[in-house]
Amino acid sequence: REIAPGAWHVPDWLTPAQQRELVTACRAWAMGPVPIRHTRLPRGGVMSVQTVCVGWHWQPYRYTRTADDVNGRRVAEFPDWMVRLGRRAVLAAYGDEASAQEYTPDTALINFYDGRARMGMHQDKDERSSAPVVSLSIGDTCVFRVGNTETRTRPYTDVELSSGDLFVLGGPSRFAYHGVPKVLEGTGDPDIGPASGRLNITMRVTGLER
Ligand code: MD3
Ligand code: FE
Repeated sequence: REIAPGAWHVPDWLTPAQQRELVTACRAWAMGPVPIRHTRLPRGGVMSVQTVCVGWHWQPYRYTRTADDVNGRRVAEFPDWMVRLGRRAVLAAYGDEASAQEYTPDTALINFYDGRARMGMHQDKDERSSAPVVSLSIGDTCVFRVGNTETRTRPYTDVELSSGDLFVLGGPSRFAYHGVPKVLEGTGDPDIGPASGRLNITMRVTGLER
């Protein structure tokens, strides 16, 4: 379903087996080389979401190779299997083989939400590329809010993202404000996703030199 121009929601895209494999990969990345952490913001706040990065390290508001705001280490390599997963995701959303094959994500941000975590309305504009962002949700359902490119307020559309759902943000929606106002605690299946909470994986093209 197209939620906004270029913003496609594909419910139940990942199989339970794929979700379990992704949880396993994310658990390993969460332990290092750069452990998962609540990102510190330049004005002194900390994000309620915990994040670990692959390929490039995101810190507000730039990408670096080494995590100089955590332990100075280089983040894990972006795996080839994730490039292929990203291409299949773009194909599933847009149905266009050519744009899917061109899509080469080089970073993933893995966000973990406990029941109280939220993400305020923001734009993702630290990438020097307007290639789509691929989002995969695992675990508890959340309310995801997609707004407009002008303001962090209305008009916006709220969508529930559940375990296994794919969301692809491209075209005019790539630079739209968006956020996660709520996580619906206890809605996930502990046999598939994390024991509790919500995992979100976003793949991106940084547009930076390797
Ligand atoms: C809409 N993550 O990591 S993913 C983020 O569920 C982020 O953790 C949310 O926003 C989460 O920056 C939402 C879906 C998403 C990702 C990028 C977007 C939606 C987007 C870029 C533009 C518009
Ligand atoms: Fe975002």
